[in-house]
Amino acid sequence: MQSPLIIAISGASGSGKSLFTQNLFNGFEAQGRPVQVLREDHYYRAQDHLPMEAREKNNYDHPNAFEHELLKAHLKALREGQPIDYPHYCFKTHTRLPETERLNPAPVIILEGIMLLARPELLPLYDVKIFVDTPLDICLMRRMMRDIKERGRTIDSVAKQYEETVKPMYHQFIEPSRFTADVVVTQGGKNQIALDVIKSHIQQALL
Ligand code: UZR
Ligand code: MG
Repeated sequence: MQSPLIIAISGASGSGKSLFTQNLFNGFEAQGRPVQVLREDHYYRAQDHLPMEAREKNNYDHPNAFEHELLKAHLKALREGQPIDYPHYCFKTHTRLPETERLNPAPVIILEGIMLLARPELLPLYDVKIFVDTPLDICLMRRMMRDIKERGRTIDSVAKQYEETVKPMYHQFIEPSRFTADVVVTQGGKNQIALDVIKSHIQQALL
């Protein structure tokens, strides 16, 4: 098998990167093209050794919160056509579940996450680097709704996290990583022209 094309999609939490990823995935699926999605979120470090209180206080918006060494090893394996067993991270307990998930290699692999472009050593592993650039106030609103609905948080805890880590870490790590991207996408996950441009690039690259 030809080495897969790895597409990294990054941007702030709540920027629309998951939706952009989903829409890109749907576009490839519609063409019958084998494509897989892998999320950086699953590489948050295991924290079984810490009490819940300490887990809640951890800074999840710092690159060191992720086990990027493992992600790097997995990307190399996928490039060589091998399947990977990635960790299954739980946002409610802030640690990994015991069972892993299998991901088989495919010609197109879409990788999605907040710190993907903030680690210089990961950059050579990507074929296409995309940054979804959305104003932070819009990210915050979306994130507030999602974290309450899906991640079991309260308004107060989301606001506190935003002020203490999400916002400062965005400016320190995520915003500067935008300049490493090949394509910067404005207007979020439904930007159809950006989706079409990226899809046609990938089609060309796979010929
Ligand atoms: P996305 N996060 C948690 O809140 N708890 C965890 O155990 C792990 C991560 C949050 C993290 C980050 N931050 O902003 C967000 N905080 O998940 C990234 N605070 O996830 O890209 O899906 O928004
Ligand atoms: Mg997301």
